[in-house]
Amino acid sequence: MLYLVALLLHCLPLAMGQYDICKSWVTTDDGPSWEFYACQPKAMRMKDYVTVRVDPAGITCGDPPERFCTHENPYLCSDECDASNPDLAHPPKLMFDSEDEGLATYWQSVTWRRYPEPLLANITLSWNKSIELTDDIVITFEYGRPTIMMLEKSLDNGRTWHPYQYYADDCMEAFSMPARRVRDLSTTSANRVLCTEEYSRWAGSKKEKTVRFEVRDRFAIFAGPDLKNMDNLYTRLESAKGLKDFFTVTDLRMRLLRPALGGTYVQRENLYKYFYAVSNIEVTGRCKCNLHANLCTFKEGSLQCECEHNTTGQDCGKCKKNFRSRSWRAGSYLPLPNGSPNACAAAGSAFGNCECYGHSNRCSYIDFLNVVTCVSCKHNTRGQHCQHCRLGFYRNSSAELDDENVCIECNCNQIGSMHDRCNETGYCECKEGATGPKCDDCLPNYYWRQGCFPNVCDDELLLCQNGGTCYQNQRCVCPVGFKGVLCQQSRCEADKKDCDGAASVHGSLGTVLLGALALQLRGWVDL
Ligand SMILES: *[C@@H]1O[C@H](CO)[C@@H](O)[C@H](O)[C@H]1NC(C)=O
Ligand SMILES: *[C@@H]1O[C@H](CO)[C@@H](O)[C@H](O)[C@H]1NC(C)=O
Ligand SMILES: *[C@@H]1O[C@H](CO)[C@@H](O)[C@H](O)[C@H]1NC(C)=O
Ligand SMILES: *[C@@H]1O[C@H](CO)[C@@H](O)[C@H](O)[C@H]1NC(C)=O
Ligand SMILES: *[C@@H]1O[C@H](CO)[C@@H](O)[C@H](O)[C@H]1NC(C)=O
Ligand SMILES: [Ca+2]
Repeated sequence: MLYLVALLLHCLPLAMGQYDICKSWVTTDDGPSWEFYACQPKAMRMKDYVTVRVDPAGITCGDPPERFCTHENPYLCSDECDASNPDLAHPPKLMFDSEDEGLATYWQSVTWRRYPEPLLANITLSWNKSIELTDDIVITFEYGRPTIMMLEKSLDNGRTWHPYQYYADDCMEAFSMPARRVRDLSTTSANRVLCTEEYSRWAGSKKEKTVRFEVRDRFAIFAGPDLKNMDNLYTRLESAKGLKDFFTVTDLRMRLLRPALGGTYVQRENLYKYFYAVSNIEVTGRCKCNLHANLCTFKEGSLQCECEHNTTGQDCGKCKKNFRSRSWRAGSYLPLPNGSPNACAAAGSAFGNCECYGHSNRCSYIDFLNVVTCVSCKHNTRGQHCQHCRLGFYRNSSAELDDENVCIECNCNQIGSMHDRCNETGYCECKEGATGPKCDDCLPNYYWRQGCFPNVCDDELLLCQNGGTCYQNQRCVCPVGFKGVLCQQSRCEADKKDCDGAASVHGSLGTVLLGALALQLRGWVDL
């Protein structure tokens, strides 16, 4: 009986579709045990979990209330938008509600009354979670699709943005790009960002309402029409660099750049028929869990993977505490059909007792010492268990031993320090006169010039004499008639000619410049 259940469970992955379960209880010759597989959550309607932002402020219609017309009936402007009246308001949330039969609810912008100034609007969708798209993004426009728009995406919660697709009725004119179709892309260009004219031409506002980002057509390049050969797609996602990331987003942004015109030019006398109205944005995808979870739940306002394989984090992007004997790895779709779980392993489970704190994937047995030791410690660590920092690095006191940031570079000043090693708190060993944690400063009474040197002069004890001035603690600039390190020696003693009548001038003016001037003056007087 137990065996039957186990057999049934074992067959589940095939019965349920690919990568749906993370583990099953199987019976082998050695008795029953868990078997682990790569797994991913089901695709969901992502609009149910999104936060939306519409820019700029004041772009939503109805405040103050205004009339608008439609392209079908441009002179019958009976429609009204009024933000204070729930029946006539068109707030952003109406892009994400579920539509009742026949009656579309939609967000609407102000009209283009400021023409020829462009009518620009950004609609930004944020999930605070990485999402893998599994189907087309479909944006539905009531009253006509924009003649120019752009889709952008972010992979880092909105810190950086990248173009995803350009849309225009004339790609060359709007973006200086040739028009292309996703259907014409090949296996080597499946992740190309292109400009399409398919969704921007006027076809009557009621006929063609949708603008798509074609995920299925791109998948079909590998999986064939109807996506029958998903194995081939999964193999490609695993092996083609950047392909998986292409379909991954944390945020999307629609930049609406020019509304539907309903003809070839803008009619200045009736600007009330130009505006944007979006009734629905459909985004289908699954939580990115790095193939370590088959469930994704909405908790405290954010999506969160229910991590298996002893991983943790919002995307199962790291190993659980005490399961860090190897570095974390994402699960893999390969080998088909169940993939590799690449699970995190408990400390002490690999090679008897060799813990490497996640800095190495390999251990090796050293015969003559009879010890097992970690090989090729990463993250600037070293030692049998990768438990020390390499020379020139010191221990980050706020990081655990299994943290990637555990070792910090000493960064000793090359000139000021004896060598490039430092003590446990990051202090370098300084040469004479140098100071500071990195030895890039000088002690008092020293000056920096390719290293620290004792002051020649200063304002306290080593004063320049006879009106000399101290130049950057390095030397005294002496008035004419004096010399010596501190200008303490009169030139008269050495050269009698310099003395006559000069001493009084030098004494009172005292700078080199004036001294030189005085010399010239004296020559003139002598004549
Ligand atoms: C829309 O977003 C882009 C950046 O993606 C920004 O440069 C632009 O100013 C925004 N436009 C509006 C109207 O907020
Ligand atoms: C985003 O998700 C993280 C992790 O679940 C959470 O800690 C954070 O508060 C969320 N941020 C926002 C703005 O919701
Ligand atoms: C994760 O840890 C638990 C508890 O130690 C263990 O029973 C389980 O087999 C581990 N799972 C994997 C995939 O290694
Ligand atoms: C020390 O480790 C913490 C925790 O990982 C990290 O946030 C911090 O950046 C590290 N400090 C340095 C200087 O690398
Ligand atoms: C490292 O050196 C600095 C400066 O000499 C000293 O203050 C500090 O106590 C030293 N830290 C350790 C752990 O020895
Ligand atoms: Ca709606």
